[in-house]
Amino acid sequence: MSNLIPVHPLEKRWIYVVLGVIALFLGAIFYTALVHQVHPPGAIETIDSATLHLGGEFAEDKLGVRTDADGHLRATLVAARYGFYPREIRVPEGLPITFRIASADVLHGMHVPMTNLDTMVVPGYVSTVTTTFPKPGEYPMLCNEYCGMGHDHMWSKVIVVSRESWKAAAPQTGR
Ligand SMILES: [Cu+2]
Repeated sequence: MSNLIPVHPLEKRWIYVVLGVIALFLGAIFYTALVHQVHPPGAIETIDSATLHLGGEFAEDKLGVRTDADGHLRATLVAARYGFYPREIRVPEGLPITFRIASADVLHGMHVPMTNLDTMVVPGYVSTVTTTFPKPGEYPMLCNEYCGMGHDHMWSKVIVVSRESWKAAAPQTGR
């Protein structure tokens, strides 16, 4: 009864190979999750895209880079056809900074090449990404989700300055 379907020895060997590959992939997923803290987004934060400019965190005068009470840097941005607002931000090298970005109209993407900043900006939701810029320089911030006729021109500038000039420019309120 135990050998209703005879399995060819070669077939059996490939079953082990497949099981090994699956174990390897599962191992890679657990390794990156437990050791490198690579996780899918954990919290969902919603916002009304039609009114976000009228008050609160995403009001025009609140946008830009600022230092929170606990000393953590935070960049608050709005993506809207066709640009990121503010159009230019100044951030220090080597310090963790949390980006919070929301769309005022349609689906956008925020991508800064050569960094890990790459997120969709879905209307109705706040996207949060924390990163550290390793080197001073000027980086483009591009939209990588087609959002309309002006999509090709939707980009802003991230200026990463050395830590010395960041300290010299204190107090760091606004941009
Ligand atoms: Cu776009």
